[in-house]
Amino acid sequence: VSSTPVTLELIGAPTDIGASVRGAGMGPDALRVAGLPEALARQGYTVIDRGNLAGPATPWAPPTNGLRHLDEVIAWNRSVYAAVDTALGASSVPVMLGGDHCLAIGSISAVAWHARKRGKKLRVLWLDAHSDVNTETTSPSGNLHGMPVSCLLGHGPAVLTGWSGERAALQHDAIRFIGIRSVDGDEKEAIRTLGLSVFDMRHIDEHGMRTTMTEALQDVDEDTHLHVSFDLDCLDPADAPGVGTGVRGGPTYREMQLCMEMIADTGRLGSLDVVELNPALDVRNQTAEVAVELIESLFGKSTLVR
Ligand code: Z70
Ligand code: MN
Ligand code: MN
Ligand code: MN
Repeated sequence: VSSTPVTLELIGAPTDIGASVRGAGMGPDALRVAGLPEALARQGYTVIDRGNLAGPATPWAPPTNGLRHLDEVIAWNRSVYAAVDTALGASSVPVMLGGDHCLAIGSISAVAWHARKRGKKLRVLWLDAHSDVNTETTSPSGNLHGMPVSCLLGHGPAVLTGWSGERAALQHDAIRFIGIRSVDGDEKEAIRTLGLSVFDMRHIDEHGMRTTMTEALQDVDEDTHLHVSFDLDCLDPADAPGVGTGVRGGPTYREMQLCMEMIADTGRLGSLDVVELNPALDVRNQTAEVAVELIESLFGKSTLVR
């Protein structure tokens, strides 16, 4: 066990390539304006801000064969994969700042490759209002930010699967969904047939966030690499209006704080995506500020000395 301080690498991916609402490309800089690098540095981490990746502009073209902007989505995800791979190769904790949620394909594929190489079990927590498990045949929109889970499970378009070195970056039992409340008809079918573990809003309402997170974190141990994929539309839009597709009835600020604190308590967080922040729809950058506060908790900020 090394006592070297943990290094966090912030990787900006300023694009809305997988979405249908413009503005998520401004997410990385809004998080910087809200003070993310300084907040993490104050907690004692070494923070390296790698700046923003470059990639193709969003053409705003209609879908072809059920997929919108496929070539550009591939290009952005290649860049994200490379940056996350480099960070993990340097034993840093990559923090990918989106950008829309399609970028989790590149991010989590790199994480899966490294987890396997290190002999770690991978556990992904998917914090989202949506289940993002559409494919090109089921998607109502053709937007790839509604399909990253399928790609990671090996069921998406072939050009977006297999990046981790195995057909599926994730096995169906490696992922837990938290806060889900918007699931398309065919996604419900996929959740059932794939056997995915979904803690939807009804579950959180009935059992509370504490029990929910205890369940979602079950079997996370010293051999686990924990990845959090945090879609900011998971939060209730009352607390986080700056997202492209807000859905009423999400976890409150306080519930999300507990969620983050319980993840922090495992001590196993190895990588993070922060996606779908849309500053064009935000109110005085409040969603970015809320995100920074939640990310501070995720990295161990507590009101008490422990
Ligand atoms: C819908 C689709 C989605 C985020 C919207 C919406 C997906 N299920 N994801 N906003 N973050 O088009 O596939
Ligand atoms: Mn999402
Ligand atoms: Mn979402
Ligand atoms: Mn099973």
